[in-house]
Amino acid sequence: MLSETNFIMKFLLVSMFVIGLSMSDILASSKGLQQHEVTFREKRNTESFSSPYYQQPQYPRDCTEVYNQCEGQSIDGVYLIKPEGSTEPFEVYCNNSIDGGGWTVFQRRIDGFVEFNRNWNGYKNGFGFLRRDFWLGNDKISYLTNQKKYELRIDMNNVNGQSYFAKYNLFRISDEGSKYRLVGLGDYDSTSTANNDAMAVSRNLSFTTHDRDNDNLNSDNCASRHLGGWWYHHCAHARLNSLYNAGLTDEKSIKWENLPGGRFHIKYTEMKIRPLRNS
Ligand SMILES: *[C@@H]1O[C@H](CO)[C@@H](O)[C@H](O)[C@H]1NC(C)=O
Ligand SMILES: *[C@@H]1O[C@H](CO)[C@@H](O)[C@H](O)[C@H]1NC(C)=O
Ligand SMILES: [Ca+2]
Repeated sequence: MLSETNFIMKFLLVSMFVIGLSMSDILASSKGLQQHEVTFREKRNTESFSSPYYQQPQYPRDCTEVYNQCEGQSIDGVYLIKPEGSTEPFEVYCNNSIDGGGWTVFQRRIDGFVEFNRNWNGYKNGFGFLRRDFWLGNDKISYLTNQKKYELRIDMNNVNGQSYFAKYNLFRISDEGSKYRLVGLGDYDSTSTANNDAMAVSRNLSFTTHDRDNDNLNSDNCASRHLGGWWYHHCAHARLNSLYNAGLTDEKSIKWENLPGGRFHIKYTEMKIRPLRNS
């Protein structure tokens, strides 16, 4: 009994030593990373004469800054960023494999695994999985889109494997106090293949969820009717947070009005932003 205890004690001590070693490795490498980030921010902010050694660790503010830090090594995936105004850094998915890269993804529908009919707080804080179906969260989207001028890119695939995209030269939502209003939705880019500016009716509208009716439909709540939060008028020609129902024609389904190949036949969506080149 005693020798067994002895053995366990020894085992614990050795494990703690090993863990200690790897912890110091982790600390050392994260220090190296911070050093790199500081150097980058110094490069960007040439007017600052403050010594880098007394600065707080600086996070990239969006996926374009991540991309630039990686010096063109375009690896898609999850990164930690901290936009201006956000008190904490958080994870985002960066898509670098389309249209020049540097895109910060804030919405994705792949397979309907995640429920999108969430309440106000659900949309405020975000939900789902960054590598699968998710909504990043209205607070985070608001911080992101208010620090620079962002363009919006929406990709959609339908059940027959055809892909379409829509691009807007501005995307910005306000904060919670003003109901995450879509204060900036720029022009529909003429190179887009989604046929028409289906988001047009959402311009300058507040966000609605099944428990916060800010839409323009007096008789009903559009989020309850279409099973997902959105910037609803009465209700919307494009609504990408609705029921995941690929291929079925159902008024509740994800929709893009007049999408070639069918407005309800959407089985994949991705919404993402990137700073405009001259912002
Ligand atoms: C990037 O976006 C495009 C269009 O939405 C998509 O086809 C591609 O799979 C994405 N890449 C990654 C790695 O997520
Ligand atoms: C947007 O909506 C707000 C609040 O309803 C209103 O005060 C403002 O004038 C609108 N802006 C535009 C450009 O329509
Ligand atoms: Ca209503």
